[in-house]
Amino acid sequence: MEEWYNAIETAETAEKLEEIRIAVFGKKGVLAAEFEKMKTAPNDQKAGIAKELNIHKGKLTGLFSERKAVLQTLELERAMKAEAIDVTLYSPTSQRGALHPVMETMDRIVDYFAAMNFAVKTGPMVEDDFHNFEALNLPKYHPARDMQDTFYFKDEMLLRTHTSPVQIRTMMSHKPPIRMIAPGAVFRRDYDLTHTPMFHQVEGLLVDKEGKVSFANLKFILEDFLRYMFGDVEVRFRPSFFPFTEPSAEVDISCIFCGGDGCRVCSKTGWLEVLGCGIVDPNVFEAVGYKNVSGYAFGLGVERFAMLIHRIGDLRSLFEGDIRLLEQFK
Ligand code: 2U9
Repeated sequence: MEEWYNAIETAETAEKLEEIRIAVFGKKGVLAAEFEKMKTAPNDQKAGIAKELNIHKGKLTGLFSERKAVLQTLELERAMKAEAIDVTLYSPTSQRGALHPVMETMDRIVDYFAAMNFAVKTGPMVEDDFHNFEALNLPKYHPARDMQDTFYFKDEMLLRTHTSPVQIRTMMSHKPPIRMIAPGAVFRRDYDLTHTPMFHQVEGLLVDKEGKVSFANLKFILEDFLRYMFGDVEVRFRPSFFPFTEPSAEVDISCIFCGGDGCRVCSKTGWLEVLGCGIVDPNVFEAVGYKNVSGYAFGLGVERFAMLIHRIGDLRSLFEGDIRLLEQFK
């Protein structure tokens, strides 16, 4: 029996231990054989032999389950080591992504106006002449249509040149008051250092009862917005013209690069133009069937904001899809 004690304690593998189990505890194993022998022993010795055999059986069973547990633990440890995945290992396919700087800037702009209770609305990029031009006080053959070189399809359909048709659609399907922004891609036939044929705008529109909306309201929110975007800057409003607003203004901030002293970016003026805005022209309200209302509107180019915030010199680099540009914005 002693040899089996030793065999169990030194079994190296689960397979070896199983062989031993069969040899010891099996039907044709040593224990069975010993019990068999007992049957032919003299009657007065049977009880003694049985007791001794049962003691052996108990000890062997205990040793066996102990060894089995040890081998199982060893096997588990081996398997865990063999199958372990080092999640800290460098992998060229598992690099972190980044938001495109234009989208990051757009999100920041939208966050401001959403917090100010402006609804965020979207609409189709393929538009018709009415929603993109006519309703915005830009009748056919109006010279102001030349300002925005348009991509045309047949049947008077076109790629929207601004997100303003979203405001037109919203007013035509909702009663006043309106408090909304329209972020999205727009399209113009233009391509140089500061223009690409597709770019992004965020436009805003607020409409309430006649006499309730003033230029002062517009001035306040745009100043607050620009300081949220650019920090502690001066803001100035210059008279301008847009077909859809009257009066209209362009908005400048003091140059964020030279602090207003004059540099290359601001062409030595100390100012950067960032926004257009105005009081909604009554012709626009007439086109959508609104009566006895007043409103303000504004519009901005998201790429221009992104270029100023990130000091990007050439707008086209935002659209070349070069991963080296994006890697700088992680
Ligand atoms: C409605 C009525 C009025 C939107 C406005 C501007 C002034 C403006 C430019 C900024 C830079 C376009 O991307 S850009 O080139 N936009 O200056 N946009 S007021 O006025 C509206 C819009 C909708 C119904």
